[in-house]
Amino acid sequence: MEIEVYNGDFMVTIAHIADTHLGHRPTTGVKFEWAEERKIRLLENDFYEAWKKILKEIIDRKDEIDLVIHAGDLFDSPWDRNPHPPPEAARELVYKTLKKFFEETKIPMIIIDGNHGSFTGYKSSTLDTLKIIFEDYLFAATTWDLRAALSNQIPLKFKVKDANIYTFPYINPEILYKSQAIELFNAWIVNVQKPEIGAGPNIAVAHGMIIDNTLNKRILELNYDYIALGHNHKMGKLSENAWYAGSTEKWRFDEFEDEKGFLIVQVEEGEKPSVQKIPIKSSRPMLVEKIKIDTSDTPDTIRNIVLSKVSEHGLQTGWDPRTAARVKVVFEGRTLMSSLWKINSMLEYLRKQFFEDNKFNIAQFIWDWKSVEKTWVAPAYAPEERECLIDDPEKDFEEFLKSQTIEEGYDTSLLVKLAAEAIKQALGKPTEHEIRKEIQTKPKQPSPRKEEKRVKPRKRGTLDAFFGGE
Ligand SMILES: [Mn+2]
Repeated sequence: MEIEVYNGDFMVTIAHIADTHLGHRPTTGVKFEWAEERKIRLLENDFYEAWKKILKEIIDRKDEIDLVIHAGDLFDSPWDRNPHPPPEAARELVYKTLKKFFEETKIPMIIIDGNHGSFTGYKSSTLDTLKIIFEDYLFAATTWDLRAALSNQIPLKFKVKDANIYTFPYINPEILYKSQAIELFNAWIVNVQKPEIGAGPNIAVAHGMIIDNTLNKRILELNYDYIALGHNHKMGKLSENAWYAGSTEKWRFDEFEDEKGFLIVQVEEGEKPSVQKIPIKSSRPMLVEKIKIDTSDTPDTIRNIVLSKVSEHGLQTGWDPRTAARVKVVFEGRTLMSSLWKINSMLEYLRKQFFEDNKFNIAQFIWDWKSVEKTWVAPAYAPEERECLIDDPEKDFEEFLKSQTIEEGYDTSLLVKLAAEAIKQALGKPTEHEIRKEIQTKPKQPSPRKEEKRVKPRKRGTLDAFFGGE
């Protein structure tokens, strides 16, 4: 790379993208459709389309952009308890598109691990292969690079086009606490990753949020000129110099009103960054409809409300895979427990109809009962009634046996005794109603096992285990 003498007023323009979640395949209540036969599912393809659109936008502006920063979650899997690598189609797309992108633009890209895309059980990240393939243009910092930087107390930064890029790949905060590495991590941020003043624009890249304790506040308190954030799928400003680019496609239904795209940011040392939002439009609507119901509503009345909402949104105009909507119905109000299963089976049946009848333009249909108050009505009959059905077990069973054809060799009197005993035991048990009363009146005894557990010290990890990997 050419060496330039820094004169103190360089400005870099970055394209800040995040949370592309390539390979995400929504499955709940989704119509089985291919975008590419036997390779890419319909909704999975939306994330690939968004990625292609963003790269195209950057290629179109290649003369004004110095650097691309991806703030984590390039691929959707693996994550947490999902150990599967990304779909082959996602990896193929990334290799193909980045190859073309770097050839055409020669713009370098910095990328960090998010909570998606790194194998938690193995010492590897999906970014490892990308580093090897695109070693001249792609600079990646993985969660494993972070562990190495922490243990050696060395910075995890890149110098690209006069800008100093300090990277903070995602690390599960629980791991930091359990391994007692949190103090070390805090000290590393403040001492080793602190921006160098007078050496060009200082940019930090991190993947996390305050709300789930995945973003360390110290990063925000250091004097970076810009902090490129990922993890929050909603595009927007966290503070004057810290922004979330947001996800590039709607990943969950709580994002249904979000504007999706990426940011173009001009960063100059000691100046407030200038941030421009670049929206990326999707042709697939995501709809969330709230429907208020009452205990008097039946599967039929609810079905009619859902159908009227569907036609209000023009979703009865014929199947079009490009514009077929993702629909979620959120029920509110009250319902009877006894009606719930009937309404649920009606909705299951309605979904089947949506997916089989090509007049509906619906690719996903789900519903949510979480905010509905469910009331339970006690049965009208007395629970004791069943006790009166048998007067004399022995006599009754003997009568019953007489009506049956009994194979030779069975001792009928023994059978009668056994059956009578079983019936007595079954009827002699207290009714459910009585058991419930019992529980309410008995004072609660602390469980000795629980007490024992409470005094036992919690097992904690060690720093050695942390650096040795888990
Ligand atoms: Mn994330």
